[in-house]
Amino acid sequence: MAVTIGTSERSDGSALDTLYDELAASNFVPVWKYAPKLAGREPGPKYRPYLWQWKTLEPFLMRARDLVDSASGGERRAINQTHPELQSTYSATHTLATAVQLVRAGEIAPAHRHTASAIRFILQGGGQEVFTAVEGERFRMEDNDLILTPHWTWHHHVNPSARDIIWLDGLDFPIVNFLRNSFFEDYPGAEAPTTRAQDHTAHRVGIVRPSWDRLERKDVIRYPWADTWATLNSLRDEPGSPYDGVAVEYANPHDSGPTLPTMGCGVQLLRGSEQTRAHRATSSTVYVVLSGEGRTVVDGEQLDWSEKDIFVVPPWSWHEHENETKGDAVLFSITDKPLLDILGLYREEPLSEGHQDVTSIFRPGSS
Ligand code: GTQ
Ligand code: FE2
Repeated sequence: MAVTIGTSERSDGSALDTLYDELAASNFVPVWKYAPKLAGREPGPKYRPYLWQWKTLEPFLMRARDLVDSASGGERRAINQTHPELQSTYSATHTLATAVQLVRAGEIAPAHRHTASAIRFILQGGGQEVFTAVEGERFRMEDNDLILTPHWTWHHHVNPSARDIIWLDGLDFPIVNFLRNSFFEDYPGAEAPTTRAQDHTAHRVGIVRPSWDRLERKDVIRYPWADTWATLNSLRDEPGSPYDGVAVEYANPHDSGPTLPTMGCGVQLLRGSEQTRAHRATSSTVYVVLSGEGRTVVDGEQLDWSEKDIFVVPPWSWHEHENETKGDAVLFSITDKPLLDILGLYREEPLSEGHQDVTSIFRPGSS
């Protein structure tokens, strides 16, 4: 007896069941039965939005500060945001990982390199003497600076100041691990040598640049906050994006394309009481609240946020933001959109009603 392809109807004869059993025993799968699992109609498997509160994270970071030595203990004193539904990849979204790292006054986080790329967004920076060294060049780490660590570049972090420094790491290791392409190497010694002058790259990223020397993709870019804020602030009277408010992205000066091939970084300003319209996209995004208080509604679930909270919008999830204060709210974000663009997969669409109904309130610390 035959079975109709495209239905899950089983034959009443036992011959088909026997076929399924024998296929399974030989590690074959009948595509007519499993098609929706092989190629879903909508992005999946789905996972929920999530939020980590700074008020929960900070005390843990301070305990790690006292208990963990970054030079001899773990490689890095960093606390990773692991989504309860993504425990197998140790990540905030299925493609992006974040961690909050602390380097104590007087400490060095030793040099290494890996095929995963990283970005650092500085939450509590230091003065002139504090730096991350990448591929032989030193980059100052001041409040709200963004610094790239392209893949396979040697890097170490040095804090000779009297104050601890704290930043957000963004990493693409879920992608690299999915591709089974991870390599990691320790440098023989805590610090890799300095081979470039301070601001070597800074003098090659602008509209005036040396005629004999070109920037390369692997060159390390530091985006000083003063420049980013000046641009953002100058745009505050423009309409902005209906979905994101006044949003800017960090271009890679090498080709004016995305920040890195796997991670695009941006900052958005939600003006006093601004509420954006809902849309959804196939990318996933991690947000860090730089200032202000408000809420983001994701698939009907309301995430209330305040300064330094970290939250996730999963792929193909309706989302809209609201600044609930009279002053500015500023969000930094990392998205996997660049990778989807390379593959031609990226899609987005607006919610025709504009806004969602709130059906639940996210409780921090819950799974
Ligand atoms: O600072 O080099 O959060 O290699 C995870 C892996 C930070 C780093 C992390 C790393 C680093
Ligand atoms: Fe690293």
